[in-house]
Amino acid sequence: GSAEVVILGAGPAGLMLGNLLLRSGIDCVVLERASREHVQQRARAGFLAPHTAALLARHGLDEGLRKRGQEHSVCEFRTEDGRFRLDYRLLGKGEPHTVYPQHELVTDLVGLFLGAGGRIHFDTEVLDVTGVEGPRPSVTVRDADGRSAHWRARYVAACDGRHGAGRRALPPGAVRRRHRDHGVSWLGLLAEAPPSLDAVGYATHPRGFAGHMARSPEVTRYYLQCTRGTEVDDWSEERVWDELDLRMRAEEFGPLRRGRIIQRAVVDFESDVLEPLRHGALFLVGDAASLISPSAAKGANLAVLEADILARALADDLLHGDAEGLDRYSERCLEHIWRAQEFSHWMIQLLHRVPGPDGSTSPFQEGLRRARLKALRSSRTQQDWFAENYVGV
Ligand code: RFL
Repeated sequence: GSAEVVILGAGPAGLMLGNLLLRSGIDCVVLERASREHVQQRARAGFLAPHTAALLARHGLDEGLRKRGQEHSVCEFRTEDGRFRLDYRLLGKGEPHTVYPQHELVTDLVGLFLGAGGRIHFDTEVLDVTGVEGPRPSVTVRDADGRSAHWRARYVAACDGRHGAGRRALPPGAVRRRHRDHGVSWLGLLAEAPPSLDAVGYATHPRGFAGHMARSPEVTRYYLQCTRGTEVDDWSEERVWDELDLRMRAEEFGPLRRGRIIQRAVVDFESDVLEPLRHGALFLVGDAASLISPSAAKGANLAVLEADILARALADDLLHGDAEGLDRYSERCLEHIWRAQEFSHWMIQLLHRVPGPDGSTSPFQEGLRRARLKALRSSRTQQDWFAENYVGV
C-alpha cells in the first residue's frame, strides 16, 4: 500500500497524529502491532494536562473526556515532617488536571479515526523502515497471517514507543541518545477499590515512596517504591496493603479501602531524550522521541503535544509546500521535552530516597530532600512554580 504519511503505532501519539492529519485532509495510515482490543484495554496514564484537554476540544475529539473525565487539582503530601495539601487550581496559572484513563482516550481516538474514514491496520508489526534519507521511504510489515507487505510513504512518523521499529531504523550516529537511569523502581498497582483520599497522595517514608491516585469511583492506582530487581509477583496482596498502610501512615491519617489487585507492573525509572527528533523523512514522536519517568505524569501529554506540532508542520508542507515547520519540529519539541524532563527529575528527588550505586542513600541528599519538601510546604512562590510545572507541558 501507500500513504502520504505512514504512522507507526496506535498509542496516544499515533492516534492523535492520525486524527489531526485526517481532519486536514492528509492521506495517512496507522500500523499497529497489537490488536484493537489490546490497545483499548492497556491501562497506563490517567492525568491529562489542560493543554491536552484544550487540544482535544479544539478538534472535536473530547466527547468522552467531557462525559467521563473528572477535574482534579489537589495533592496531599504525607512526609516525615507531617502532612500538607496543595490545591493547584488556586496556584500558578490556576489550572486543574483532567483524570481520564489513557485506554479510554485511546478507545475514543480509535473510534473517531475509523468513523472519519481513517485506516488502521491492527495486528500488523512493523519490521523495518528503509530509505528515509530519500524521497520515498518504505515500511515493511508482517500482518496477522504472517504475510509480509510494504508501505510506501512520503513521511514516516515513528509513534511506536521506545522499543519500536522507528528507533531501530536510525542509522548509528544519526541521532544521539541522552540517557539517565534514576535507580528508582515502582511497583505499580491497580486495585479494585474506591479511592481512599480525595486527592493524589504522595507519601515519603523511611521504607520508600508510596502513591495514591484515583482512576474512577471503583478503581484506584497505587504505587510502592521497591528495590531494583523486584519481580511483579514478589509481593503478596496482604504485603502490598500492609506496606501501603505503613507508608501512607493510615494509622495517623485514616485507613485505606482495600480491594483486589487487578493489575501489577514494575517500572524502572529511566529517562532518555533523542536529539534530533528527525532523520530525513522519519520523525520521532511520543515515547519514541523521549522516554520520561512517570513521576510527574508527563508522557502521554508530551506525546499529544508533539503529535499536534508534527500534524501542523506536515500540513504546511504537504498542503502548502512550506517545509519550515518540519525543519523546526525537533527544536520545538525538544524545548518542551527538556522542560518536562527537568520537572520530572525534580519530582523524583522530591519523593524518593534515591539509592546510590552501592544501594545506600546519602544523608546529605536526604537533607536536601526534606528541605525541598519544607520549602514546598511553606513558600507560596515554590507552590506557584510547582503548580505551573505540574499541570504544564
Ligand atoms: P505508546 O502508548 O507506547 O504506543 C506505542 C504503540 O506502538 C505499538 N508498537 C508497534 N506497532 C507496530 N510495529 C512495531 N514494531 C511496534 N512497536 C510498538 C505499540 O503496540 C503501541 O500501541 O506510545 P505513545 O503513543 O508515544 O504514548 C506514550 C504514553 O503511552 C506514555 O508516555 C504514558 O503512558 C506514560 N505514563 C503517563 N503519562 C502521562 O502523561 N500521565 C500519566 O499519568 C502517566 N502515567 C505512564 C503512567 C506510563 C506508565 N508505564 C506503564 C510506564 C503510568 C505508568 C505505570
